[in-house]
Amino acid sequence: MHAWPASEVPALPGKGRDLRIHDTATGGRVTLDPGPVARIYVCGITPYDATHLGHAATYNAFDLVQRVWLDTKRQVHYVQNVTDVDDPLLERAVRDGIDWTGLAERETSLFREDMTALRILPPRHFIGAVEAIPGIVPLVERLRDMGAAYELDGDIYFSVESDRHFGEVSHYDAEVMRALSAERGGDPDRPGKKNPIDPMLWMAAREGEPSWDGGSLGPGRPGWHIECVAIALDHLGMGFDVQGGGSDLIFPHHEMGASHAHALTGEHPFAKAYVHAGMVALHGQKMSKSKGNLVFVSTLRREGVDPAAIRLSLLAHHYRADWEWTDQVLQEAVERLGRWRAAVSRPDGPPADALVEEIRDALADDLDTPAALAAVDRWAALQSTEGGTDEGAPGVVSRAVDALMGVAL
Ligand code: 5CA
Ligand code: ZN
Repeated sequence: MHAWPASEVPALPGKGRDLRIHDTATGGRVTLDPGPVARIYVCGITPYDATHLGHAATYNAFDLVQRVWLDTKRQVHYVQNVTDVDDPLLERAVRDGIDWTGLAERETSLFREDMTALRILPPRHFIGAVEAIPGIVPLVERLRDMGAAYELDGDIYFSVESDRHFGEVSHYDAEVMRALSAERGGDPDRPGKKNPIDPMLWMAAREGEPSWDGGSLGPGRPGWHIECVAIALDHLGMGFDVQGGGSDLIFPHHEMGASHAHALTGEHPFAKAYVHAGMVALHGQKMSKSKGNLVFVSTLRREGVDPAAIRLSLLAHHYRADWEWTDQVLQEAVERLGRWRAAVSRPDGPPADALVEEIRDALADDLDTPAALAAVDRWAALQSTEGGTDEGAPGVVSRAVDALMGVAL
């Protein structure tokens, strides 16, 4: 499917730093060394409801990864999926008495509009689960034929024992894995499984649900993890630089995905770094479509909130932190945006070259946006108290804030 239009990324003088980022699998920071073409896969939305601020925060984080790489003069191959067929989407369509395809199309369109408004750069490939099915079927057949998958009443399950690296993404123990599997789309209590946490690769057609031709698997629909693996292998191949998503995807999604890919290819690793964004909460609980405690990007936009202020609200928090959305967070961002706009709306100001380097240093250091914002705050404060004589410095600041953080002043 098509993605969304890219906002322009202004070119900056000099060159950015190599990104050091926290990798969930090793539990520490790694300096990525992507080569001339950096490869990143970020898990996309399940489009049964509008983009909320938790989604926006996660896509903001990975947009920064892309911008830091672009600033090092690399190309970026960014791939994102859309889980446009899955249990929660089908359940919502039934609940609301609407067609599931229409629901998915409507919410995906809204997501594109939200991403465009937030100046989040589009992926190069934006692939729906449904359109990926012809590529998924042969992978499941191969896993079954090699003994890494088994059948249970027509459904096909992946056997986690088939990958000796299983567990190396999350490092969770068996009890935690079982609990998270039950919570996040798995079926650990289904009798007959080899291991309770084994995830489904192919679900045989169910009465009243959509299904597709599965070749020797029979009609059905794909499991969740194999969807992302098929799309990532097709467009990026093994050993890509970053697999990204929110921290709720560490297990089972990214653990299982890595294992599917190891089993399929005999190669390791699937991704060189597994990067996870913290969870945004509302009223003390993780914002989630299933709980319904949501603030939508589109609602704020409709109320007239400047998307740049929404983006600054996200940037004010470190991407790995769990944080709470409040009116005050937005209010502070609106005020900051006003101060920054006033500061760049003059022909001259305090020198800006050191500030550009400070922003670069902060972002290269595990995407430390609070530090980057503080540096811009200091420059803006100096501009408002003492001003400066550097001709064109405000323009440099405005281009740097846009190029590196996607905020148009
Ligand atoms: N379609 C799958 C991924 S393949 C999925 O998780 N979709 S989602 O719509 O539920 O979430 C989309 C992205 O937003 C995921 O990376 C998820 O981790 C992230 N996300 C969901 N809720 C929050 C939240 N409250 N805070 C931060 N990120 C969140
Ligand atoms: Zn995914």
